[in-house]
This record gives sequence, C-alpha cells and structure tokens, in this order.
Amino acid sequence: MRSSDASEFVRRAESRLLELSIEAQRAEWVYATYINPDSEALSAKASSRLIGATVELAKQSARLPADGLSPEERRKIRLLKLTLPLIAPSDPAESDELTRLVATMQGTYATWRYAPSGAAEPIDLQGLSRILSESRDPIALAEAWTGWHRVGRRIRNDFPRYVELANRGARELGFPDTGAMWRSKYDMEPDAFAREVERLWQEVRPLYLSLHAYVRRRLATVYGPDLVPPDGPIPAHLLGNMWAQAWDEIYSLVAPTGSDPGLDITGELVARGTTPKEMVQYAERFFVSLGLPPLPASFWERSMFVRPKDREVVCHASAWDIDFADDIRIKMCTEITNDHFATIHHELGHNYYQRAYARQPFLFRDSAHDGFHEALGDTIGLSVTPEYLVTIGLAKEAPDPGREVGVLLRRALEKVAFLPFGLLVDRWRWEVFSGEVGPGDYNRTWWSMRERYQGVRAPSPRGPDDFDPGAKYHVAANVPYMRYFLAHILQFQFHAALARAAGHEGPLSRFSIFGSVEAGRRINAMMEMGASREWPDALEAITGERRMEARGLLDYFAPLKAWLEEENRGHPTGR
Ligand code: X8Z
Ligand code: ZN
Repeated sequence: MRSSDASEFVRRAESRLLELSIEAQRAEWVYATYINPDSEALSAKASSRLIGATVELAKQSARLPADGLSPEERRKIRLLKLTLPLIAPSDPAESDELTRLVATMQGTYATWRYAPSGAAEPIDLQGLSRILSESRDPIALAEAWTGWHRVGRRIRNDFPRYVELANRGARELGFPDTGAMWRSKYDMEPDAFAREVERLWQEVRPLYLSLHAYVRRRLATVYGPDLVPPDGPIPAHLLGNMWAQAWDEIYSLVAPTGSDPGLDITGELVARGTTPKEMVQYAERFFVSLGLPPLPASFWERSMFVRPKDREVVCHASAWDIDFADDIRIKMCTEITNDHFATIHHELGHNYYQRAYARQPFLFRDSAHDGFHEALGDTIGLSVTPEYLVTIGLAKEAPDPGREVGVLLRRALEKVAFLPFGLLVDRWRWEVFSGEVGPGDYNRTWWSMRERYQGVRAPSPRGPDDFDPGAKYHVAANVPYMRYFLAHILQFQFHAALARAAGHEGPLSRFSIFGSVEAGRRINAMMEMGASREWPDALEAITGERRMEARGLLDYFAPLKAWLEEENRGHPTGR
C-alpha cells in the first residue's frame, strides 16, 4: 500500500466510524431513556455494528506501511483500537450475544427494586440511597443496603460469559485481555500505568487512613463499639452511601461540635423551590463566566433532567455527545440536593469538553485520557466555594477561616473517602479479566479488596449467590472506573495550578475561578486539543506540569490532615 492510500484509509475509517458511532449513540440514548425489549435489541445491534467495523478497521490498519504515515496518522491508528471499552469477537453471533449481555445487565441494574419491611411498594436505587443517606437506624440501613445488593445475584448470571466474550474480542486485537486493553489507553506501557496508579495511591493513602480513623471513632460514639469496633473495618452501611464511596452525607454525624456546614445548600435550594432546569442553569452560568459559550438550544430541548413517570430509564447520571458536533445532552433523574448540584457541574464538564474538541478529526474527539474527562466538571465543582455560593445568593455568609475545618472535612468526606474505592473497582476487574480471579472467587476477592483498601466490611453475611460488584453501575454497564481515581487526583492538580496562576494566597479551599476568563482560556486550551496529543501535553497546557501529581490534593487538605492527626493521637489507625 502506498502512503497516499494509507492516508485515504485513515480518512475513510474516520468517516465510517463517525457514522456508526452516531447511530450507536442515538440507539443507546433511546434505550437509556426508554428501557424496553425493542430499544434494548436495537441498541445492542447498533453497538455490535460499531464494534464490528472497529475490529475490521483495526485489523486492516495493521497492514499499513508504518513509514507511509504521518505522526498524526500513526497516532490515529493507535487510538483506533482503543476508542471502545468493549471489543467483541468478530463472529457475528458472539458479538450480538456480548452486546446483548451488556445491555441486559445494564437494564437489570436500572430497573431493580426492593421493598424493605413496612414499605408500601418496592423502592428503586435512588429511594434506597435516600435511606442510606438519611436514616440513622442501623437496622433500616442494613436492610436498604442488603436489598439493593440483591441485584448483584441477577447480574451474576450474565457476568462470567460477558468476561469470556469481552476477553475473546480484546485478544483478537492483540491484547492479553480486556483489563490490559483498558490499561493501554494512557500513552505508556500498561504495566507502567499500573505502577503510576500505585505511586499516586501511596501518596494519598496516609491522608485516607487519618480520615478513616477519625470517622470510625465518631461513628463508634453514635452506633456503639459492638457495631463499629475501634480498630476494625467500618460496616459499609453506616457511611451514608450505597457503596461507601463518598461519605459527605454523614457530615453532621462526624463534624466537630460548632463547625460550620459551609457547603451544604440542599436546604436553601429546596426552600427556594429550585427546579432541575434551574440547577443546570446555575452550572451553565459558571462555565459562561469563564468565557465559554452558553449551551445550545438543542441541549435544553433534548436532555433528560427529570425521571419520567411512565417508563423505565437508566437514572445513573451521564453526559452525551450524540453527533460529535453540537448535539450534546445530559441524562439525570435530578433531585434538588447538594449532591446533584455537584453532579450537574460534573456532567456539564463532559459536555463542555466534548464541544471544545468537536473540531478535531473524529479519532481525536476525546479527552487527553479518560481521567481528564472526569476531572473537568469536578474542577469547576472545587470552585463552588462558600464565597462563590454567597456571590450567587445560595448562601448568606461564608464561615470565617477559623472554622475552616468544617469546610475541609466535608470536602474530604466527598473526595478523600472516594480514593480507595476509585482504585479498587478496576483493580478487581483487572484480576477478573486476566483470569487471576475466577467466578467462584469474584465476591470473596471483592470483599477482601474492600476491606484492604477502604477498610469497610459488608453489613450482612455474604453467600455463594451474592455478587456485590454487580451492584455498582459501572460494573454492570462495562464502564471503566480507574478514570475516577485519576480524576480525583487531577482535579486538585488543576485547581492548585489555576490558583497559582491567579496569584491566589490563602487556603486552596477558598479559591474559585468563577468569572476568570484567564482560567477559562487555560482550560479551553487543554480541552480543544482533545486526544490529538499525548496526555502530558494537555496536562502541561493547564498546569505547566507533565506528570500526574497528588501534591495539589495534599496541599488542599494539609490543614485538615494536621487537625486529624491531632484528633487521632493515641487512637488506632488502619484496620
Ligand atoms: O459515574 C459517575 C458520574 C458519571 S461519569 C456521575 N461518577 C462516579 C460514580 O458515580 O461512581 C462520578 C463520581 C464517580
Ligand atoms: Zn463523568
């Protein structure tokens, strides 16, 4: 093949993939906003067609003459194999089977309900999650937790076959297994990436352990030492969240006396009768204040902000790039809470990123790596400071800096508590895909990791039928998870760099980029690049640094760390 033919191949590949991706996006949108057997079949079919074309093109691209390609084309060919989180075997029957399995698992997850004793009717995940965040009755908490986790038993029926077929697909593209394929997306050797993750985890682990020890002690005073032993794992149903992945809902239980809620605006939002659409408008105004354009009319017309009453939908929040141009949307079952206020900023971050790279060639219409995509909206969220809330009228006054611990503790319950969970979901899946952990050990290994990394334990005995990883959306829906761990590091690195650039003095927790066109310019420079360059280039555009660093996070929480150490003195840390 001559080099002009090779360029022509790349051009055609991009236009074919664009067309099939749009078809798959539309079909999936219909499925996710109207779950039924037809939309499930159509969405699985469209996904199978896109995967089929991707595999075919990736195999053909292996025959292209390397020296006939520009560096840009070579990068595109490398990315071609990595755009999808799921690769199916080329056998059409197996490909259809696999995409159907994933759609079914997602549907099972989205429609699961459980009726706790005394409930008039079965309750969905959002309702059970509300019990987890609001109830302080350990029996009700355990029942809601256990009832939701029953969904895993259903997912378990499909999971081993899904693993087998997904691996068969990944192997056809030359990867040892699907986990190795996921680890290959970071412009470095897959093993080097795994080491990079470990390095970052070791840097933040002491902070996590301090927080864990402190929270455990406070919970022991609430629930008693029989339920919360002073030196053992914390029961996972007491932390305010179904997966114990963020603990901010129990802030009031663990806050030091006299500290300020600082960042909780649920009450204010509800008192004002704020609508879901208005919640989104608050977030849009933040992005606009950075010099970015308002969202297009189609966003407001086509997004799903509220759970429809008459049909089943996938409530897990997501942002969509339907036509890879300007048909961007979000899908959320919005509740008027502090938590969803943050989630909306997170989702709009995806949409603004998608819009900024829309002018890149198709294979570069993605973030630098997936952690960047997840970090962007959260970076804006870090700028939702008490002072910002006062500016937009959602809070009356910011707590004075002497009460800083309250603001930091709440933030840590949200962000620091997340770190080990963000790490373990894919450490578990990596072992599952590699075959190191077989179906008989799925759940046991899951809990040994939950205990080792998070220091939590299951609230009820787990039996051979249980499959608790399946009770997490991303596991049931085949969404890689290490991106969130990276994003939790990166968002603080971005935030700290933007503060440095602005000459900010004082605590990082009181810095906001609201209204800063200069910050907007830097963020946009990174977003516009899309995936056209290796991620260190994108990182440099916003931070001036080329390595992912935990220092931003550690600096942000330094005053809290000192306070926690003081509080924890003489008490056990770790499990
Ligand atoms: O799934 C999400 C977003 C959509 S990309 C709502 N997140 C992870 C989760 O919910 O488990 C954001 C934080 C972690
Ligand atoms: Zn996200």
